[in-house]
Amino acid sequence: MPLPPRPGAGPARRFRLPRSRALRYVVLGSAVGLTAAVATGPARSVAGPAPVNVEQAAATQLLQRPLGTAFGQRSQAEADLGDGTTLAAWELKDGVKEFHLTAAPLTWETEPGRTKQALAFNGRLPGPVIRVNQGDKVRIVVKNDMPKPTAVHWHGMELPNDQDGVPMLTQPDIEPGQSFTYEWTAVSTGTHWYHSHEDGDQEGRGLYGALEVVPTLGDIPAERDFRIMTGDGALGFVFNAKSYPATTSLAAKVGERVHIRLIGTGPEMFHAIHIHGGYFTVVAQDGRPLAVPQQMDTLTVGVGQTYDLIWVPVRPGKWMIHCHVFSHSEVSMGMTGMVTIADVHPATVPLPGIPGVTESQPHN
Ligand SMILES: [Cu+2]
Repeated sequence: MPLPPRPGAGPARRFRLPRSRALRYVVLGSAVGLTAAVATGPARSVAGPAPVNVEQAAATQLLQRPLGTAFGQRSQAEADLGDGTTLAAWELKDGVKEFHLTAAPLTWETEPGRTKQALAFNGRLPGPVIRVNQGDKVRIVVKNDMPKPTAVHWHGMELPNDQDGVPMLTQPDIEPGQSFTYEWTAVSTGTHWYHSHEDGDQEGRGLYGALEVVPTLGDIPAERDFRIMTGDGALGFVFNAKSYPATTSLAAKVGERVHIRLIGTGPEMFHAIHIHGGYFTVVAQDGRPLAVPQQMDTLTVGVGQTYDLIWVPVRPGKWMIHCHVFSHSEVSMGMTGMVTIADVHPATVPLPGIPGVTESQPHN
């Protein structure tokens, strides 16, 4: 005899995948597909940055759609990714996705009232997120509008030696006022990054950005797609080149799969990144999927490393994400530096309860 439907039971997931992608992520899904539990009380009011618009999921929708010539796309405009970073613009030329990066000095406010002499690609810190599909031919024209020479390394890419971006080894310096054109095919999939390889100071002042290669079978499925790039150079202790409270809060809802791309840009230190409110699952390191995803609550990211985390928040509220080395995230006055907030709102749809854990199922 069939069981009657449970009151309040409804679809916990709106996300649908083609069968092939769904099969590919069975292991991943079982590792992180937690049944959501929810809090019964209102979120505690705490001081912090301005609230973000949780409905603003357009950035992730943009990233979850195919970005490629096979789908007729000829260009990409810059877009806000909702985490303090910007998707890079590109234009298709002769079958190659062409990007432009101009490096120049910039006075940058890391937090209200504190400015630093930064270096920026296209007037942004971090540099724009270069995101392409596996197999894409990529061209990046780098112009140096700084008073010192530079070169850009494509960290994690498998590419021809003369495109590797190491000055005085694989190419001459890009002198002030000059340009250099890099060209390679996107082979290495996953989360990577690019950065000045001239010296650690250029990188520490902001000359870096995320470099994401979407696998042919699709990206790690998630309702939210965020980046946290740690920095500890001339800008101080920063997430995405900002110190708390100027860091961008990450908006999500209970039960959503929140993908966080953690990138250690250094240039000097390791950071123990901790998310309050529950475990996350590490699904990839340096762009390579882990054979066995691993649950953690604190992950140490070294200089140059990348990790892909999936976190499913189970209770609404303002959840702290920070470096657990307290001199990087706290002063006597309170939180500073490497801190951001996961601003988690109630679920959109009713979610099944967990016996002994939750009874009510708030949603909006
Ligand atoms: Cu730290």
